[in-house]
Amino acid sequence: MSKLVRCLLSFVILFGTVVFLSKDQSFAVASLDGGENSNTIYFTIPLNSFCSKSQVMDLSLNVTSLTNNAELSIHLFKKNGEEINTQGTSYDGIESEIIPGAPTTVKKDTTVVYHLAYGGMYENCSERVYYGKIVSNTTGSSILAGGWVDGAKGNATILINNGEPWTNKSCNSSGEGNDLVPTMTSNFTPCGQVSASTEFSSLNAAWTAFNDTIESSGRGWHTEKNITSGWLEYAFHSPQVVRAYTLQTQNSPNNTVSVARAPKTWTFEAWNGQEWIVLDSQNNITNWVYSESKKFSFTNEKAYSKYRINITANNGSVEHIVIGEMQLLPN
Ligand SMILES: [Ca+2]
Repeated sequence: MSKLVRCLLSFVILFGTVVFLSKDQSFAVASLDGGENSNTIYFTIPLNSFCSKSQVMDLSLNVTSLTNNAELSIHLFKKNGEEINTQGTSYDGIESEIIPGAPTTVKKDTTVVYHLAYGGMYENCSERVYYGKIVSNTTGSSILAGGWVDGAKGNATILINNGEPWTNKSCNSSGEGNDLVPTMTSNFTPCGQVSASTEFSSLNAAWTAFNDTIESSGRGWHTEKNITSGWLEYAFHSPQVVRAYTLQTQNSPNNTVSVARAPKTWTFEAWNGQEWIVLDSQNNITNWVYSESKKFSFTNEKAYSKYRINITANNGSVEHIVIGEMQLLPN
């Protein structure tokens, strides 16, 4: 290859990459700005401006779920917005599992693939894939997606959310009564995120304090064994004004154990983006009764996205702190 040809080729590839990467980025960012809580993310397909009718293109998309099993669908569109439902093609042992427009389950820490060849002598440029969107139906799912196109004129990256994981933060679920926390079924589902300083076992995960269920003995959030201080936190999908919270002990037939493991001294705090702000302090709360819900109210007019109870002492157990149920309330 002559120096001149190499130089020209480099210019074409560089020019194409710069133009289309920036176009992809602006498109992805615009869709996020359009709604932080959206369950949809858009992407464009690069290189189509160089379409010649004889040119065959390969398109490949990878979608990985990072946090949990994600129910999602991928939609592909022509330049005029018409949806493309062409089933993908498998090759070299890589299966094309995704059917455009149809629901797909992406299991935690796995990847699904879509691969399609299009264009060529019998297909006009207007029939090609110009843009797409991924619609996630699982709130809290964190999805990492990307891809590439490859053809006679070169290849280019399909950039989705700037190559960063994208989390579906939409939330249509609610908790019991006026509880601002939905009925949780894991630390991430259906909305927001529960976390704790320590967890004793999977049966005692942090979310079991937000599942609207007083479970049998030994369930509910437990700190790690022989840890008798710690915090339990809920991060909302969007900021909320909390002015009260309730706490319940675990459901133990042995009330003495339930009371001993219940919190005695704590602060209830909100995260302002830089530090934890104390909204309420309680000292020496010893009068716990099995299955009773205690309510604590305070003054607050600010919407915060994260709240936690930060416990420094329980009622005498050397084993755990336990909270069977916790609610965050608007009043
Ligand atoms: Ca519970």
